Amino acid sequence: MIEALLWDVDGTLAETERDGHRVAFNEAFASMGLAWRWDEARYGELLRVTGGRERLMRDLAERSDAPALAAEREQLAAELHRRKNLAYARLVDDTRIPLRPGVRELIDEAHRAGWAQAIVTTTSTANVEALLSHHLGAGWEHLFAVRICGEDVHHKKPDREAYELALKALQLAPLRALALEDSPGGVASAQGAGVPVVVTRSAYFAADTVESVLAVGPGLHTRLGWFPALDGQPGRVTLNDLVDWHARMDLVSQFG
Ligand code: XBP
Ligand code: MG
Repeated sequence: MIEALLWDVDGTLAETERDGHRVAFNEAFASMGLAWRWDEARYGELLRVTGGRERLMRDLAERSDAPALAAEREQLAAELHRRKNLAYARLVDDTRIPLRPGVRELIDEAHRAGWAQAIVTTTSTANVEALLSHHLGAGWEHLFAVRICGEDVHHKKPDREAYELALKALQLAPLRALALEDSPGGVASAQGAGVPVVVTRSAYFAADTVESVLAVGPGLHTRLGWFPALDGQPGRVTLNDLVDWHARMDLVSQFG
């Protein structure tokens, strides 16, 4: 029986990477007079590194026009990341980053059904606060009993630490929870903690192979295009669908 939904943020709740963090990083570069820009393709490559500051450090290490000293690169990355997060909050407030369709409905349904819900993310508390207070109102924290963010862990996803901390805070065994994720790193993190995963594919991870998940599909707004298949009726993915997939957990498959 499932008692809790564990929500990833970036890519799962909203397309924050392409339309939010990437755009905000570019604004941060411009604000410091740097000509660097990350187009969608480059950002897609860099997304293999989880964590915005860590992503910046990877990019700086590969640039011939970045500071040569590691300490200077660290300092620059910290300032760029700070500016990026301010720009990200502004973008969220400009409502340029909607929740993915079907997300709000499932959150509300789970709340009405008395399921616990948690946020399990690599991004910072401030970024989660910006996104969710904007979309769900000031009381958004009441919907999510537990919030595990980037600053709460020693090791970000794909490490399992974030999911383990969430389970501990919820006092739940892994099989009593279900994770909603979009990226291979997020899936690995949840699975490392033993939590079954449903994947809603996001723009950047539309074609990645995912293994041993409960289900994978294009988004919570539709019953079409899911593996294992849903009935194909009009409508969204519901708690009942999650319960059904969970009950068939022995059907471990590979989806490419
Ligand atoms: C996604 C991430 C984050 C964001 C940027 O995390 O890797 O680093 O890209 O956020 P998830 P920060 O999918 O687990 O939510 O700049 O705050 O790291
Ligand atoms: Mg994600």
